[in-house]
Amino acid sequence: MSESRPEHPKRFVSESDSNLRRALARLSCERGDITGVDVDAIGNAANAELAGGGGVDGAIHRAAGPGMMRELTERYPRGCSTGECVITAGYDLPARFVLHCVGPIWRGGDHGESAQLASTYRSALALAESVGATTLAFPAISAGIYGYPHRPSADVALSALALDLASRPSIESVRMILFSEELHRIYSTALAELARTISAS
Ligand code: AR6
Repeated sequence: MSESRPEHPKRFVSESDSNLRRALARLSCERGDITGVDVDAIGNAANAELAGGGGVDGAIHRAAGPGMMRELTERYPRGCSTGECVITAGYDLPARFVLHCVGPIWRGGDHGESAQLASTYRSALALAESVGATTLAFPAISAGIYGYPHRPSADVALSALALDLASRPSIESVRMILFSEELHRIYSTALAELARTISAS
C-alpha cells in the first residue's frame, strides 16, 4: 500500500471534526506485555518473510505455540510486503487473532519510512474490521530492532490510527501496549499532544 495520506497531526488538522475527536477517545497507551492482552486481535511486529525473530515477534510466537508458524507458512508462503499485514488465529494467546504487521526498517527517515509505518497500522485496522474484530492492541511497530526513533514512531502511529479509526466506527478500542516505561511515557505524551492539536483546531 503506497497511497499517500498525512501522518503527522499538524498535517491533518484541517480534516479534524467530531469523528476524529471520537476516534481519539478510543485510542489509549499503557505499559505492558502484549502476549497477555485479552482483545479480539493483537498486532505483531513481523518481518517481510514472516519467519519469526526476536523482540515482540519472538514473544508472540512462543506464547501462541507452533500452530501459528504453520498457518503463516501455509497461507502466506511469499511473506508480506512492508507497510502491509496478514492475519492468523491466536492459538494459545488470549487474543483470537494476530495481525502480523511488517513495519519499515529505519534508514534515516528519507526513504518513505513514515508513509510505510502509517500504512502498516491502516492495513491492520482494515484487516481487523474485515474479520469483525472490534478490540485491538498493538506494540510499537518498528520501534525496536527496526530502529525507528521513538517519538517520531509515536507521532506516526497515533496519527495514522486516529485518522483511520475516524472512518471505522465498528472498531471500539485500540490499545498501544508499550513494553518499557520510557516508551510508555513517550507514546502517552505524543497522544496527549495529538489530543491538544485536534481540540485546538
Ligand atoms: N509486548 C509489547 N511490546 C514488546 C514486547 C512484548 N512482549 N516485546 C518487545 N516489545 P521489535 P521491530 C516491544 O524489535 O522494531 C523481530 O526480529 C519492543 O520493546 O519487536 O518492528 C521481527 O521478526 C519495541 O518497543 O519490532 C523483525 O525482524 C517494540 O515491541 C523485527 O524484529 C517493537 O520492537 C521487527 O522489528
